[in-house]
Amino acid sequence: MQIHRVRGRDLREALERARAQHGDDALVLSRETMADGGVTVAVADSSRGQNSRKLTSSPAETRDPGLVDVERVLRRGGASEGLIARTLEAVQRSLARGPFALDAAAESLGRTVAIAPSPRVQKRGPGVSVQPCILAFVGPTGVGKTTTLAKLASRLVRGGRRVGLVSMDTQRPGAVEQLRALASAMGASVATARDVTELSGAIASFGAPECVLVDTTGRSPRDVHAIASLSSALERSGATLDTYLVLQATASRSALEDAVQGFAAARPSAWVLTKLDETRQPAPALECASEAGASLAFLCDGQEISANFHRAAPERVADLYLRGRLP
Ligand SMILES: Nc1nc2c(ncn2[C@@H]2O[C@H](COP(=O)(O)OP(=O)(O)OP(=O)(O)O)[C@@H](O)[C@H]2O)c(=O)[nH]1
Ligand SMILES: [Mg+2]
Repeated sequence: MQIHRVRGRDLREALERARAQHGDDALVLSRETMADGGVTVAVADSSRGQNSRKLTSSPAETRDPGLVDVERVLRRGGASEGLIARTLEAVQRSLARGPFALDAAAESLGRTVAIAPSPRVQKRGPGVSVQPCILAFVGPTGVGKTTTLAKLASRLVRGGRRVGLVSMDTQRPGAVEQLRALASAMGASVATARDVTELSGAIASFGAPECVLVDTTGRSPRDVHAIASLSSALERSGATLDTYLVLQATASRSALEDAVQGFAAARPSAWVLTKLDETRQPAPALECASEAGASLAFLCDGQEISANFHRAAPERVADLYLRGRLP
């Protein structure tokens, strides 16, 4: 048996090249992810080994166990029939079989949702004057807007950024106090605002912040409109606004769709999914993001401010689909 190493930019390309160079009967023995992100597979061009699989299966063969596994874990995570079918097709097209099928599924699933860029926070230095970036958090009641804002603020503060927090949630008893308590733990200032005029004033009151995070009331259309008008006002001033739609992964599909519709006026630039620790079926929320053409910015899996907060990334999306949780 001769062993060949074949390299590709990803698993799919490596397998396609292996098949082109060594034929459909070549056996995949192992795969290795290289430092530059490329993948190298070791293939044998004859005599089947114990832990290897043929690159293609003949119609007479029973269903590949790798495909059975992929279907089982996707179903367990609450994936729709459509997504299961598309993923199985992608795995078959990749020619990955057996133990490699889950890797191929992960690659395909990781591409189903767009990933938002990092917040555009520019560092202010001596003689360097920059417009603050404004990050607003909107979404239904109780989904974790304030907690997520605090998690991001705490990261920015730890990274040495000058951060100001604004609460527009001036109606719910205790809402401003909640934000103040979270802010004092990280040494950030809090201002309040009831409308877009007060919001602009609150932002100015921080002096020269690099980033301002705006908390909103869960149910108020007034806040949604204030965020939308803030967006137009900021465009004129040169400051940037990113609005995050916060949704809880525990919500039903119809509740998620209602929220997406309800908050469309705020023109969210990206989504945050929270409470991923409270469900083993995160697939509906991920599929909802994918179907809405939304970009995912952050993933939250617990109440801890200094932890349970992650940048969205293709491999994390794949983990959620295939393992039901973040690693
Ligand atoms: N398990 C879990 N709980 C979370 C997560 N994020 C937030 N919470 C909890 O959810 C509850 C509501 O969080 P808030 O941040 O107050 O939610 P909100 O959207 O600001 O709520 P309103 O301002 O009332 O609309 C709190 O008990 C949080 O600790 C998460 O990722 N996982
Ligand atoms: Mg809140």
